[in-house]
Amino acid sequence: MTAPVAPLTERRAWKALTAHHRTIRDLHLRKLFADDPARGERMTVEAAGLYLDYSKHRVTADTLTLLLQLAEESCLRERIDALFRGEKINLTENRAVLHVALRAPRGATLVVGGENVVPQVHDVLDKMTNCADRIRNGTWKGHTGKRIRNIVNIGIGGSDLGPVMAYEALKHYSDRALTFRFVSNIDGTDFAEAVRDLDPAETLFIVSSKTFTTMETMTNAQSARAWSLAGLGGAAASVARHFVAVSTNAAEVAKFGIDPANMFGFWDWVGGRYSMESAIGLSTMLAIGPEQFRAMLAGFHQMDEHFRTAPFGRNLPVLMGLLAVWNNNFLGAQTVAVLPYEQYLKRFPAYLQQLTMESNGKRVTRDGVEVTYQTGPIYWGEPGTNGQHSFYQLIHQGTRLIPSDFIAFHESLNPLGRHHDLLLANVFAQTEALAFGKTAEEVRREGTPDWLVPHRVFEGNRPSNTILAECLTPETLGRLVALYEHAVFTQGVIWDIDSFDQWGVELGKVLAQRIVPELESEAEPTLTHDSSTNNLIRRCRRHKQSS
Ligand code: G6Q
Repeated sequence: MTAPVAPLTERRAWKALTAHHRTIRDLHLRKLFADDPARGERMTVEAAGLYLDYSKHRVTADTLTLLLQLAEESCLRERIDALFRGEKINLTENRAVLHVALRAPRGATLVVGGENVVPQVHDVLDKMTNCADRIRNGTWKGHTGKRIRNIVNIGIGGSDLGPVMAYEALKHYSDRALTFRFVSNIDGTDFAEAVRDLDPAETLFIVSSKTFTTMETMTNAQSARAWSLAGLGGAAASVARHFVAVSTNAAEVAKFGIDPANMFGFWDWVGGRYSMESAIGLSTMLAIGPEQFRAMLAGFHQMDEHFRTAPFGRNLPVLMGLLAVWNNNFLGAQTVAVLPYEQYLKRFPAYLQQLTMESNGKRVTRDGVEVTYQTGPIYWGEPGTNGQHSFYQLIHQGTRLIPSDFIAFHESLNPLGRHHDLLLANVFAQTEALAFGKTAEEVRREGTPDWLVPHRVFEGNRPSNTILAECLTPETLGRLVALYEHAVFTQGVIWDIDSFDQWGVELGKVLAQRIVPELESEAEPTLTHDSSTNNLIRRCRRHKQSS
C-alpha cells in the first residue's frame, strides 16, 4: 500500500498555493503574455502524438512549481506505481484498477492477485478478432443463412458510452456495408427506433453488460430476443446466431440462452467507464476491424507509458490534472467545457462526462472523511463551431469562469475546399479571444458609442487548453482517451478520493425496483413513500386504469 498523505488542506504545497493565489489572482493573461513573449512556445508539451498548449492558463512559473510540489506531496508517483502494479486501489470495492492491462502489448506482464493478466487479455482479443473477421467477411451466417449486416449493441453507462463514442469517432474507418445501432435507454422508444428498419435475419445483437443484471440492458435484451424470435419464426436455436454477450457473468449469460462460445469475458478489475477497449469494444472492432482496433490499443498504451514514466513537469495527463485542480480549487471554476473541433468527436463530451463525473464526483476522502474542498467539476460540451453560436456567449461574457479544452487536428479526414482552415481559424480565434478579451478602450477606438461600450467589452482572462494532433485515427483516439483517464486519476489522487467506485450509480440501479411492482400490481398497493411520490404513483395507476 502507498504511504498515507496529510489531509489536502494541510499539505505544505496546498497552503503555499493558497497564499500564492492571493498574490496572482488579479494577474491578467494579457500581462503574463506581454511580460514573457516566449510563453506560448514554452508552456507546451508534446508526447505520444498529442501537443498540449497550456500557456493560456492563469498560472506563473511559481504556480506550476507549487502544483508539481503538490503532486509530490500527494504521493502521485507512488499512486501511479500502485495502479500499474495492480494493487487494489479501488478501496471501497476492494478491486485492482487495471484498464492499462487491456492495452498492454502481448508479452507484457501485469499481475493481479499473483497472476499475469496480459495473456488472458490477448486471448479475449483473439476471440473477438475471430468473431469480427467472420462477421465482416460474411462467413458468420444468421439463422436463415443470410449474412449479418446490422449490429445492435445493447448496454448502458460504461457499456454504451464508450462504444457509441468510438463508433462515431472512428466512422471514417468503419465498414460502411454494416449498420450499427446502440440501444441504452429503458424507454422503449430507444429500442423501437433502433430496429424499426432492420431485418431480423441480418441483425446481430451484442448484449454488453459487465454484471448482466442491469435493468435497462436486460429489459432491452429481452425485447430484442422477442423481436428477433418473432422475425425468425420463433426457433430458439436462432438465438445462438443472432446474440453474443460481453460480460463477466457467465452464469447469467447462459441463463439468457446465449451460447457460451459467443460470450466475450472481461474482469472485475475493469471499471465500466474504463472498458471501451475491453470486449465491451466488440462493436468498435466489428466496425473498424481488428487491425485498427489494435492500433487504438497501441495509442492507449503509448499514453499509459508516457504517464507512467515521464517527469511530472513534462507529463501531459499530470499537467492537465494539476491545472484542472488549480482552476477548480483556487480560481473557483465549477465546470469544464470540452470543445472538440472535429465532427467525428461529437459524442466525446458525453463520454467524458461519465469518465470525469462518475470518477471524481465524490464527497468523502478514501478514508471516508468529508472533504472540505471542491472535488470533480461538471464536464460538458459540444463540437465546434456549433457551440460558438449558442453557449460561448456565457463563456466569453458571463459571470462564471469556464476553463475550456479545445481539441483540434491538423488534417481533416474529409478535406473539402477551405473548410478545414476555417475550422482551425475558429479554434485559435476563440482561445485568443477568451484569453485576451477586448478592453473598453479598444471597443471605443472602433467607434462604438459610449452607451454600448460595456456590452461589447470582453474581460478575457478565461483559461483554456489547446490539444492538437495530426489527424483523428484509431491510435490518436486511444491516446486522447488515455490522456483524460490519467488526468482524472491525477485529480482524484490530489483530492484523495476513490476515483474508481460509483455508489451513486449503484443507488440508481436499486431505487426503481421498489416502485415497479407498485405501478404494475393489479391490487391497489399500500404506498409508504412521501406524499408527492405516493400521489404521482396513484396518478399513473389511475391513468393506466382509465385507458
Ligand atoms: C461505470 C459504471 C456504470 C456501468 C453501467 C452498466 O463505470 O459502473 O456506468 O457501466 O451501470 O453496468 P453493466 O455493464 O453491469 O450493465
